[in-house]
Amino acid sequence: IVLLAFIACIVFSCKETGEDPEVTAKKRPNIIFIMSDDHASQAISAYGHPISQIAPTPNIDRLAANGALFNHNFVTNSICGPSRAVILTGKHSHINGFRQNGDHFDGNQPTLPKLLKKAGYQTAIVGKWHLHGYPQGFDHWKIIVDQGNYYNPDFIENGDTTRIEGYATDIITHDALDWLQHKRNDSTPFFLMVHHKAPHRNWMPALRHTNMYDSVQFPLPKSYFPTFKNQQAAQEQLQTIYKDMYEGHDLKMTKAYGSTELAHNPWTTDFDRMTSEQRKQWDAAYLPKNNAFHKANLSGKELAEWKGQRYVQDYMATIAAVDEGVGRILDYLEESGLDENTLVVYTSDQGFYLGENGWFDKRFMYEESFGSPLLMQLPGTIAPGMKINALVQNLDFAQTFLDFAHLNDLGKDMQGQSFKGLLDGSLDEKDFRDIVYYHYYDYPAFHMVKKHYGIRTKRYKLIHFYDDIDIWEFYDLEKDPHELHNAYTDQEYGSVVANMHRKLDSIQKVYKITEKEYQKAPKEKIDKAYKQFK
Ligand code: SGN
Ligand code: CA
Repeated sequence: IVLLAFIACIVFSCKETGEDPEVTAKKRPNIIFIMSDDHASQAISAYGHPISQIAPTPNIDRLAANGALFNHNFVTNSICGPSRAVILTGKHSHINGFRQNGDHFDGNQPTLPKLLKKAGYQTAIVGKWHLHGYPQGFDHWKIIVDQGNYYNPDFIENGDTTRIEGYATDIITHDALDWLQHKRNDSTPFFLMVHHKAPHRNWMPALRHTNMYDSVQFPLPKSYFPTFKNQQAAQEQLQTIYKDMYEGHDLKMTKAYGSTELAHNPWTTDFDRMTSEQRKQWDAAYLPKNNAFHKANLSGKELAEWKGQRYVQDYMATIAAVDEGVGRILDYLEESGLDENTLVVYTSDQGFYLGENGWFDKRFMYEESFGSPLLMQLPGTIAPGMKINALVQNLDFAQTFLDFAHLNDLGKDMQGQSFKGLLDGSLDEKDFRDIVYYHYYDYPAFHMVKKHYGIRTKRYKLIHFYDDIDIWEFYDLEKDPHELHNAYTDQEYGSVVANMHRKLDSIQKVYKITEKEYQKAPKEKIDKAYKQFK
């Protein structure tokens, strides 16, 4: 009997690990995946950027102290819905079918939560979804409607939509803790996705944070007033802080001295849905600073710089509640002892511009928005204070988590690569991949960033902007980390560029990119969009 049981074990369930399935199941870690929306690495103090040193994130930094910080984590497509679809499927946009915001996610395809659930995990998601349709593969889900609102947001749960009074970030943190403490059953491991709306546009801080950075001067990047030589796509975007932000809606500027009436505010709903008490406190917080602005009577460059300050002040103040929320979740894990067997992940759906090139928003394959923060802790497996420089992507998350759960076989048709080995010390960085691929499709659309694709190695980057332009860009990131000089035609890089082209061609074959991905938008549609979004 013992022999038969042993053989059965080998043949059926312990093929891969050779372990007793019950022991394996017990050792499977819980996974808490916290993802904010548009959170730049420049705004997390563990990453060391000067902005974040003025406005630190002490709780997110705890993950870096307890575990690993990734210096080179990239998305495959720097925009919300597509990034989420890649994380769920472990497949590039052209394979999972969600190329741009507004597409419909085919929820019937295999996804990470479905696979984990089938293998015995309890699965839950709270917060932003933004993939249209309802989540599948979750035992519990409660999502905000579309982009959601900062104040008194609408949530959908079991098909019913309810407006919940309060501040979005606090509500999402509360719901995550409520599920952890009261709703899940503690006999199986769990996978919880906590998806914040913050710090997405229009950067409305919690009432307790509205004056937090009023007296602080944030450093604006050297490229705040760019020249964009040989960078046509950068010239033609519509995401410049001092040209494209709405003065009322985005910058909370008012019409005149003494008035609380907002300047240009095309979508009134964000402010209209505040209760009168919330609005009263908000106006009291912003009135003195807006009055000071009117008094200063700024114009030109000074006005542009003032707008950059106001933007970063609100953006960082919005992050304060996210950081507090992370702190509350980490505190609970520590108090309950769950921390010992829980992989905690913090990331964003992409990076973001905090004034680099004069910009806000994302979309480009340049470092600030192509890169995304990534921090992870799991005591006993991930050594404290690790810094990882390998090129990892959101494409790898699903396979990495399956690997942590001893379920590698389930991710076989995915397109990423587990990087668990980098975290537990069993894999050397030099043995991990040396190229990452990117492809952005959302054009014509808000902010008018052209379609493009490209590759990045540790040192170089090659990008092709296409559709109504046909422009190649090449950067030597060692010499030009801010990507100010397009060196595509520089003679000294001739052979490097040729080599990058070969690598690009071959990786596109590996990922199964076909001609279909280069379809052009009709010219009238592009012209109309330029008028609409200007
Ligand atoms: C909204 C924003 C844009 C942003 C997109 C996509 N405008 O349209 O600035 O690029 O979302 O963001 S807003 O004033 O309506 O917020 S994403 O995170 O969903 O991809
Ligand atoms: Ca986003």
